[in-house]
Amino acid sequence: MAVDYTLYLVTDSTPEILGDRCLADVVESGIKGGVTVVQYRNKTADTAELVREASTLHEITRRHGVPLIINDRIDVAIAIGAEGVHVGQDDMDLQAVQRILRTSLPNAIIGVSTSSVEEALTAARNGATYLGIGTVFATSTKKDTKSIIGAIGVQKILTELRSNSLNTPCVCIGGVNASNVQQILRQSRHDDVALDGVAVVSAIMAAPNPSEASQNLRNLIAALPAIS
Ligand code: TZP
Ligand code: MG
Repeated sequence: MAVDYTLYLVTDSTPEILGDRCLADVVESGIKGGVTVVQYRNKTADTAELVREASTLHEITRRHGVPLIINDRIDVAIAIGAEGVHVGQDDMDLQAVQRILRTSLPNAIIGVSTSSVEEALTAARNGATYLGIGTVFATSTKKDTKSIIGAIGVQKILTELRSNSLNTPCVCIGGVNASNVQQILRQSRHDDVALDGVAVVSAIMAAPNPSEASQNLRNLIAALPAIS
């Protein structure tokens, strides 16, 4: 299944972002506005709650034909039959994830977070389905971001990947919103190198109207001239 990474929504269930709204409603609203991939990310829920919330989200994403990717928890992804998982540099390494998923979710999308050329080349060479590149800009959504690499850092990673003939799809993450998305996409481009999409948390999850916020981001992305 070809995945459209244009607008990748990472969920956040913290009160600062979700307030008293229902996660499923916010996610569905985002999808209606143009979100193309959803990652369920919840750092505090216990396992039972993770499985419950992930299955609720999966019902919604399936109905809309959007892939659901589970952050960190391969067991939860397997339990609900999600389309994929996303792991960071401090999670289980990619090859171990691939071994686990080979039998239980053989077509799973496996995304890896990267913040340097070396990490990106390694993940791409080892067969990651897509890469999350960041952190682009400082963000209060993720407290433990190590490296802020800017749009130029993103461009450097993309250029290295493509010049090594690694065509793994890439999205950038960290502080992306309607006021900087075009700048990031423009600055990340070089010759025929471009991101496949952007990943956001607060720009959609914290918006009063997630559908409008998504639609607005899609329009801003579509307004940029296409590469190649
Ligand atoms: N990984 C790197 S930055 C980040 C994650 C999950 C959070 C991005 O949140 P926001 O609100 O889009 O800046
Ligand atoms: Mg992780």
